[in-house]
Amino acid sequence: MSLTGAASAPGDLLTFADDLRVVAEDVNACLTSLLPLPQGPEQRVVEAMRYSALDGGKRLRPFLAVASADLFHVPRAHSLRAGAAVEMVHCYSLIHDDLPAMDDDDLRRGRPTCHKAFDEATAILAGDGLLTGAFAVLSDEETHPDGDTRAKLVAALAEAAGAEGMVGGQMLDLLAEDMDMSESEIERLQVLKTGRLLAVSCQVGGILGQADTATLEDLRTYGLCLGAAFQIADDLLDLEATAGDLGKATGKDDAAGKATFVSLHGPERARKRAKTLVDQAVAALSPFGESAELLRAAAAFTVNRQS
Ligand code: GRG
Repeated sequence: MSLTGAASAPGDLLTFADDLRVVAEDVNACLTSLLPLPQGPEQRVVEAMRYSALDGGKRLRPFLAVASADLFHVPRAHSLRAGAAVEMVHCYSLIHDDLPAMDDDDLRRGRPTCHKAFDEATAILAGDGLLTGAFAVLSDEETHPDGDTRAKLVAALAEAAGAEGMVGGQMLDLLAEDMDMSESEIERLQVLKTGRLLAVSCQVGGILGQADTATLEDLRTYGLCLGAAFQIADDLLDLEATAGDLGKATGKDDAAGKATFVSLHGPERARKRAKTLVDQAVAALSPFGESAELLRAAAAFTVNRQS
């Protein structure tokens, strides 16, 4: 059964789009209430945080958190908060990635990037505010009544987002413009930059549900395979879609001479690899049986999405 109540076959993309929209609306409401209100002379930074976090985006990471938590019948109020925290980290990473010192982009989610709408210093601070705010959300007892569980949530997100995760991946990504990378080096970069945050989105659902170690590992494997497929799809979209479709600049990897699975092996082999990764993601869900239908649909969506 889908979130919207309609019976759905695994991989039914139209139904999945509805499910994604339902969670996106709920997470938008949650983020709206979690983010501070602009007030006082410092309000500019809060306006920039709200500008970048409240409008647009597929909200895939919160969806994964909610769908994973649903496997353990976690109250939606808890899983939405955990999903919103991961989305705050994602939004911070997009703001900083768009800065002139990094990818130097003018367009994000169909609108001017944060530093274009505000200014560079404010954009840096807005990212910092979202990153630190995410941990405040996870450590609040409204996210989970048990302190050990909250500590596990904080540790998992910190590990995925930090120097051994997304930040390390971004460092490699910056270096990749000036060096040749082997296929395994590219894969590692992409696991760190993209895969770890998607994987932890699934893990937080399991942590909220106090899942055992083996079950958390299954969710992590699912998330990492989905993340690798997601990244290949992202590279294919960068090559084949328009800025109008994506709401951000395209052709950037090619222009920067950045090696990706697509540039190494071409679109056809990349598509096959993404399909294999989706199959691996789905295989990791077998212990959950039919209850993981939403996560199976999310894996299919990852490679069939148009934005
Ligand atoms: C600045 C520490 C730091 C990290 C930046 C997010 C990121 C790491 C780089 C963005 C560049 C990029 C294209 C990454 C590949 C995958 C990715 C994160 C795409 C954007 O995620 P979506 O498609 O975006 O889920 P929406 O807007 O739908 O949330």
